[in-house]
Amino acid sequence: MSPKILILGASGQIGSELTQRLRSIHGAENVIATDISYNNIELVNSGIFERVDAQDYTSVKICIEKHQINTIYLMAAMLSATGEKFPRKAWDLNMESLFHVLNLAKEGFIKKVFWPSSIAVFGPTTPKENTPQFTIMEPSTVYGITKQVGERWCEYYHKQYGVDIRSIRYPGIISWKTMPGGGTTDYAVEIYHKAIAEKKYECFLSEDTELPMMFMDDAIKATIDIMNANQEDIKIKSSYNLAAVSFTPKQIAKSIQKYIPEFTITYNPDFRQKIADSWPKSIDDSRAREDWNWSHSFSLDDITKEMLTNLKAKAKQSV
Ligand code: AKB
Repeated sequence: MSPKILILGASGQIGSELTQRLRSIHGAENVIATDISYNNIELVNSGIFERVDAQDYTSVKICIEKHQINTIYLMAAMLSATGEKFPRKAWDLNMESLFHVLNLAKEGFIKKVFWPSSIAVFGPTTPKENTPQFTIMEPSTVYGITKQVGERWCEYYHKQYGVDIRSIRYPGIISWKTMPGGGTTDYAVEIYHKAIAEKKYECFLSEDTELPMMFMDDAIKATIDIMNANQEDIKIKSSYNLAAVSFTPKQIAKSIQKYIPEFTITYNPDFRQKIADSWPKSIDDSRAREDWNWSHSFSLDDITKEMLTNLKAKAKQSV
């Protein structure tokens, strides 16, 4: 099956880079980007872009039929921090979009689905170190609840209706091309921007808050690898644990100081501290490594080097 791909929520942090990568692999004409607005000019100019609200079943279906889509990446979601401000909206967006896609797959309109889960599925009662694939999951954020419920529905739709769905639990994602929006791990992107612009950063998490993180290139690779894997190798139909590095704000600051020695960090924890405290410090992703050969490439210092080099170059271009 040669993929004809639809990306819902293509303008977001992961969606925008995933779209460009998929376009370079499969050809721009085979990757249809959609979102609720046209404000990502690069995406609009680099291939077919349609205005589609992932919560609107009819417009998703029309778009699928129009472009003869067989593969969907559902990247539209409200993340943890914004979700706590708008709990009902987070529930509606995250669950309705998933149901639309699962039902369209069940009805035979789509052959393969990617749906991202998150480390937010875990909660305060989960073992924090090397969190196992199968463990206690009592998420305390609305975002985490939607991801955990979503995982259960994905597995159900696979078992009951044979839907080919693949999913990974993303950690915090770090990228120089796109800004994250509304997550608890966003500090790990903001810090690099501030390091270059102001040589200082006030962190909204405390210095020793350790969280699992990953460079965008590794996250995109994982997403494409799991979608390319043989269906029989995808043994977990809910969502796979995925890991690369784990670090604290203090450790990322130290890594930045290797390149910008005058960089300073201060700490002023806000409501996001409680969210971060409920999440794992590190993740056991051995099942992803065994089942579909996942491996990561970027260490914390590699990430720092990539972030600072590329953000500096970008800043020079815009002068
Ligand atoms: C968030 O912080 O909400 C996200 C996530 C870990 O899923 N980056």
